[in-house]
Amino acid sequence: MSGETAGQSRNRQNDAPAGEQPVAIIMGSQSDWETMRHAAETLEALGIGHDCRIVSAHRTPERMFDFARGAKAAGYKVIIAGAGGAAHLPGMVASLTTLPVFGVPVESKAMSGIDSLYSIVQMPAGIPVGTLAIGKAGATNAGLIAAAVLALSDAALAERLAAWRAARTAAVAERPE
Ligand code: RP5
Repeated sequence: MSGETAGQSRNRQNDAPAGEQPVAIIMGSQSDWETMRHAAETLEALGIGHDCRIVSAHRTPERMFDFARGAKAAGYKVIIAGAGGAAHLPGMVASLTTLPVFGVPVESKAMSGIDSLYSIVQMPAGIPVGTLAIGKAGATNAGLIAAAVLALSDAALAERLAAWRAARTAAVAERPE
């Protein structure tokens, strides 16, 4: 799926019936997809429906307002938001919804993602964004933490998540080859 665009993933996911996409993955730019696809792939591996969208706090602010204000009514349960540089998207979306928002700092060219991290993590008290690591690890873990939230009320998913984790543990060799 690595060659796929955010739009292609979104359209494929939109084939799912309404209500079967509990996770929204949003990102500030098409250029974020190379990072954010790891969140999508993690959710896919766990059988969790998701919708991938490009929503920019700066370039498409009206789209961002419409998305965030309508997210709960649209049936989303968790939002994963990735952005880089002046990464205001996760915080702005969190200010517009009470759904849990997990922020992924995308690695920027100018500052290797430190700018993204700082602008996502340092939220004022009262408007939370659960901030993950910079880049691929953060995107992957955003998928996993979204899964953990959904698994609280989905026993079958909880089993799949436990199996996923067990398989990762089993894959760690005792010694390097
Ligand atoms: C941010 O600006 C995006 O989230 C992206 O990480 C960064 C650069 O965007 P492009 O110039 O590549 O579209 O809004």
